[in-house]
Amino acid sequence: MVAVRNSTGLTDDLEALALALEGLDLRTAEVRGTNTPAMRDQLVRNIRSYLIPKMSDPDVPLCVVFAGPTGSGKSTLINTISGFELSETGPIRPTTTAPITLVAETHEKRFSSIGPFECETVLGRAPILEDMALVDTPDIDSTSTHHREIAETLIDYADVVVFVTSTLRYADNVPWEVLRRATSRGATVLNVLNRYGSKSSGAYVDLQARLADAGIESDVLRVPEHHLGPGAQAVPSLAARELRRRLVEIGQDRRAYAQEVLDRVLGSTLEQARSLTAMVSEDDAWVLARDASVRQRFDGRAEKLDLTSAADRIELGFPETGSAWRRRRWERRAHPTLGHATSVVVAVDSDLRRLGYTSGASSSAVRQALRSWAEYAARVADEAGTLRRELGQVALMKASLDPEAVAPVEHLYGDRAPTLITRTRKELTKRLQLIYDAAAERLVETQRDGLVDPDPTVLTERVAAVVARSHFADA
Ligand SMILES: Nc1nc2c(ncn2[C@@H]2O[C@H](COP(=O)(O)OP(=O)(O)OP(=O)(O)O)[C@@H](O)[C@H]2O)c(=O)[nH]1
Ligand SMILES: [Mg+2]
Repeated sequence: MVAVRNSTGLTDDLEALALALEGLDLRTAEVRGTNTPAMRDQLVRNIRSYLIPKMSDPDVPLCVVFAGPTGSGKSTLINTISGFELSETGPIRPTTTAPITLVAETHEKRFSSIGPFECETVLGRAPILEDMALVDTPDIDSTSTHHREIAETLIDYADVVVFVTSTLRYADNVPWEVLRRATSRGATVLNVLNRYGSKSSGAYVDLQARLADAGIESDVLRVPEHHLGPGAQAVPSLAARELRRRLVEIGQDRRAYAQEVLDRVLGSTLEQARSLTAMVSEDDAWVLARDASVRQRFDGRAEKLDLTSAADRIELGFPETGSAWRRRRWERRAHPTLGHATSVVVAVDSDLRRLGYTSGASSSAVRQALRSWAEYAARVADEAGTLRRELGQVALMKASLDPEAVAPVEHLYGDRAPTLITRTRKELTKRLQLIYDAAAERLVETQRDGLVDPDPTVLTERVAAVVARSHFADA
């Protein structure tokens, strides 16, 4: 655990970390369904709402937040502890709908709002209020999700969370989620099993076991059930004696205690920031791997294209059999025709569609590639030096498209035919592959849909700066 002392440098570094967190592009999380945005929001809240204000104002009283399921008796208990009728209690669920803070007059301004929420403040003069403000929250589990949001946000501001539950509600899911959030943040959590009666020992043992299983180190304070007359807003103060004693004890050493909680919250914030960094790195790797798999699918595809049907459209009129005389006559008189372009367009187009590129090949791009390839074949024919350049060019093109059509090239170039055909075919592959590559890039772009690499570098640097500074502050 890090140990923190008040330090302007540290609050600046924390502010920079919060900015880095806010600047993270986490849209990948939506695609992958990870919870990085929620983690980020909580981290920012811990930093902005808790760590920085606490470091900047070490005299602020402890913030004790009472949270728990609806009807568990939070308001009744807060009234009991304080001796005030702070908060209305009642049989209609939920009763408390907005945060209410009981605070000493001297500290009123500090608690008129907590985070984004305006608080109704009630001024009190009990000794306990010199050291702490008691905050009553709406429930965490009624039909109003807004209530849960308020309660969770207030928990993020708490130094102490008094988690009030009852023998009937202690095992519910939502309260456990909230409880985990409160403990993982580093605040002290006091668990209260309220309205404890003669038949409640099973629930008590079970709750303790569940807390141990969840790795939550916190004993359970039992507040016995009392008879309440009509309109009563509190149980007899004796009932909440143990809870009161704990709070007074915490309050007595307020500054040291506040420092301890601050250390824990900073430690857990840094730990969570590191987990978030790791998750962002995973997101980053995932995005890049997804891009790479598209590129891989398109890679080397042009080489595998079967273009024999395009070769059929090139008319050479080469005599399949016949005498040397017939062939020489062909060499002099043949008028080869090039009708292959459309077939190549169709072949590339349907192959691209097979690969998932739904807009297919652009005919003009394929035709342009074929024109430049034809020029290349003409240059090869020139270099090879036939009598009729056009005949050499077209024969090379046809043989490049169809490995069966090598005879005319062999007739024209003899032993050099295989090398010349390979060279020509390679040039066609190269040009068509460029069309595949461009399609792959467009598909990557569409798939990304504006998604950028979620780069964790800045976050890593900012976390390291806070770690370095907090160790420094400890020295
Ligand atoms: N008989 C009896 N009733 C109690 C006791 N504690 C609370 N109650 C009643 O239980 C009901 C709920 O108590 P509240 O204090 O309003 O509960 P809450 O947790 O604040 O509820 P929300 O504001 O809805 O979240 C009220 O009618 C209380 O009078 C107790 O020890 N004995
Ligand atoms: Mg209430």
